[in-house]
Amino acid sequence: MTKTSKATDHTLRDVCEAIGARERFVVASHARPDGDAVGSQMAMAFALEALGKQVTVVSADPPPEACRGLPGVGTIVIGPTVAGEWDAAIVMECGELARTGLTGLDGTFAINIDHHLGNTLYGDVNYFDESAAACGELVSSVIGALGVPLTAEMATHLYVAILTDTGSFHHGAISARTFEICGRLTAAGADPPGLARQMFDQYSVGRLKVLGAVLTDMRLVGNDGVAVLAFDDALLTRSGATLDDLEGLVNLPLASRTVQAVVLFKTAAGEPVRVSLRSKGGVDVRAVASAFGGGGHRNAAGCTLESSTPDARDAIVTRVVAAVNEAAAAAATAVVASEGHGRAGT
Ligand SMILES: [Mn+2]
Repeated sequence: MTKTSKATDHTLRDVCEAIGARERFVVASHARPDGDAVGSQMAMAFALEALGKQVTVVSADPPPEACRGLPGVGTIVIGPTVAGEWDAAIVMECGELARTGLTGLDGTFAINIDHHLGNTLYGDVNYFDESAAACGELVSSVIGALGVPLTAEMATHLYVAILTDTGSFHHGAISARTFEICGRLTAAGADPPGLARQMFDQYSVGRLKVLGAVLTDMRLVGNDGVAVLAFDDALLTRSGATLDDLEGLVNLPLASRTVQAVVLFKTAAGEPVRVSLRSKGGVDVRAVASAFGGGGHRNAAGCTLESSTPDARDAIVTRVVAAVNEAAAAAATAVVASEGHGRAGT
């Protein structure tokens, strides 16, 4: 049985009927695709081909590097405009059609398959379920309902979709259903250790070196609760790294038990200092960024410093330490309040 949310507009049966009644499909997902986008598209494409349908997979941007060796990915048509005659567009992972970054899909019969909160249900058929950990979970249900046997290619793509969207089963709406699906995918030929290596162990040597250098120079303040990182052009050059190699760097100190927030200063010649902020749980770094003219989310925010003096940098670090202390105080108050209500359920 497939779990569906209240927001689901149509059922799996509607999706299957819409697919069964049509022959020529264009399969799309969001611009700057991730593993869930590519995996959902390719698994759907293989299933449609198994049904004898005509399929074109399109994307505004190239697939992520790690996905390029996966089956069929080389056939994706990349570009901002799609041309052709279709009976239906299957659009996955997109809260609204504009997220595809594609022109040429307007007016095409649209089957919308997605798990992002806030989906506008723009499709002629909408299969939406925010309780899915990945769009790949929904595609797996569609393929099952279509009666198409899972091949190793489909299983590989669906496993990659779930593996990447959950950050290797670290976050997201992971449920018993997620593991039931992954069990079936593994039985059908997905290779969990091989795919984990292929998706996540993709560092260049330059990336290893620059991460090592930045972490070696990490400064810890506020009783080791706040990590302060910095890099500049010279460090990148010395490490043989590119800006892309610094992706995710700001999150690394959060893997430590004590660190509750991270401040990263990026300096490039002739540009203002950019500041990235990250935090855990109730530590609100958005409020800090806002105080310096920036913005973001509670746990991920950023701003720009007009002045690169040590004082200007210290002002931000001081605010972040205060945010960590405020969150700790709020958590302590909450514990005291709950203890005041008796000791039930400890
Ligand atoms: Mn997704």
